[in-house]
Parts: sequence; structure tokens; C-alpha cells
Amino acid sequence: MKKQKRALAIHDISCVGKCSLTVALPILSAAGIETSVLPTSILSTHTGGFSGYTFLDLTQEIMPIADHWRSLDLAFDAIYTGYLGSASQLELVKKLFARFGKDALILVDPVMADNGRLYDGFDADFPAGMAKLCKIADVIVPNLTEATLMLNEPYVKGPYTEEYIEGLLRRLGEAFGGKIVLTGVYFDESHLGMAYLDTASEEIGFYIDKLIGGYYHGTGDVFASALLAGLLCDLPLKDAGKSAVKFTIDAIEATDPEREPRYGVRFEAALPGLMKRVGLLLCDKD
Ligand code: PXL
Repeated sequence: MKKQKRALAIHDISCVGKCSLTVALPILSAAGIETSVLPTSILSTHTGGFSGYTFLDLTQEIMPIADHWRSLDLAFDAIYTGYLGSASQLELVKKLFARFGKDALILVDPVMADNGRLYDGFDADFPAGMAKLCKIADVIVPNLTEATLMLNEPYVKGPYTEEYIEGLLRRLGEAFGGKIVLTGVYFDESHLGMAYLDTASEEIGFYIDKLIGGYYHGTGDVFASALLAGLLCDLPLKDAGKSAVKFTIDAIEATDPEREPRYGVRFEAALPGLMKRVGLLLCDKD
């Protein structure tokens, strides 16, 4: 029997609102990946569109958890980080990469901003700290706002030109190396998708699909989780990215349009399609 892949997901728990761990865990598990979690904080809801949310910082718990794991000789095939609540958490995560990620695929989604603005709770220094974490990742998944913040460039509103996206990918490649998957890429108002660059092979490409109007919370985490599922099931970067775009579209299309967007998308309905695309049966067999 083929060895089951094992991932570690390091994100907050937003109790309500379908993002971060409540999205990463079910998606990776559905793709046949054993998923351990390290919750970095607990919020009553995510911070996008809710006011009065609670925030319990779990920074003090991270190293005691890691120390116990070291005594168990644990290792992971992938470590996936998303929302991290503070600069000190960025430093601790670097230690976790060094300790548990020697042979792991390190995927950093630099969750901190969208639509030209930092999320509530982050200060202006945070992108520089996140950029340092991205330098030691194998795969990064910024949206256009996060990419320009980390490059210290002004945010540019879309639609974009292919030249602009290619240039941005190349500047990200120079700054961070590894594989870059840029989300929120669009060349006209009715399409949306991702662009990628593998700095090792210099392969560059896009996968653009239909745009479904409206704003939906948590789709960045839905996309990145599906991307990692594809990569761990040995899909090439291009196919894993395409699969993640399709999964995100399916999840949005399955969402009741009357539902408030801050409660997230119905990714559960899209899981069977993802399992098929990542070749789950192949993944589980020899
Ligand atoms: O989906 C990204 C995310 C994760 N966690 C928290 C958030 C957000 C985006 O707003 O607020 C707590």
C-alpha cells in the first residue's frame, strides 16, 4: 500500500465563517491526506465583515506543542501556513519549518490583504515580515494585493495585461524563488483565474476561467487548500492550479446566492469533483 501523505496546516480557527482551518482540514482530508493542525489563534468569526469578534492568541502554545511533537519524531510531507496573527508567530513558524519541514513541501499563503487593503488587525510592517517567511517557502500563493505589498510596489487595479502579470511573476520569482501561484488574475471583467511561475524550470502560465459575480469570503483558503491537495497527489503545478480554480468556481456556484457572503462558500458540494481531479484513487493505490 502506498504511504499516506501527511500535512500540517498552521492557521487560525475562525469558529464561524468557513475559512482557514475549517476549510483546509476538510479539503485536505477529502483528498486522502492525513492532516494535523496547529491552531495559531481562535476567533469567534473571521475578521472580514464581522464586528465584535473575539480573538484568543495561541502564540504561547506553539512551542510547547512543537516540543511534544519533537519527542514523537514527527515529520510531514507538507507544511501549509495561512493566516498568522502577529510578527512573533511568523518567527515561530520559521522554527517549525526548520524542525519538521526538512523534506516537506512548504506552502505559504501570505494571508493579510485583499482589494488593495490590509485586513483588519495587521499593521504596515506585517508584509515585510511575511515576505521573509515567503523566502523560505517552496510554494507561495499571494493575491495581487499581497504580491504588491511584499514587493513594495503600488497596488494596481485590474483588469490586467499579460505583460503586467508576467512582469509581476518574474519580480516575485526574483524575490522569493520557488513556485509562485498568483491568484485574482483577470484580463477582462468576465474571467478570473491564476497565473504561475516555477522559477526552477522557468515555466510560466495562466489558467483563467469564468468569473462569477459578487464577493465570497474564504475563497483564498479554499483555493490554496485545493492547490496543495493537487500538489500532494503529484499533479504538476499547472494542473494543480487549474484544479484549484475549478474547485473554487464549483464551490461558488454551489453557494446559495441569497446567503450572506461573509459566511463563506459551499465547498462541501465541490469535494467529489476535486477528489476526481486529484486522482484520489491513484493517490491511495500503489
Ligand atoms: O480567509 C482568510 C482569513 C483567515 N483567518 C482570519 C481572517 C481571514 C480573512 O479575513 O480574518 C481570522
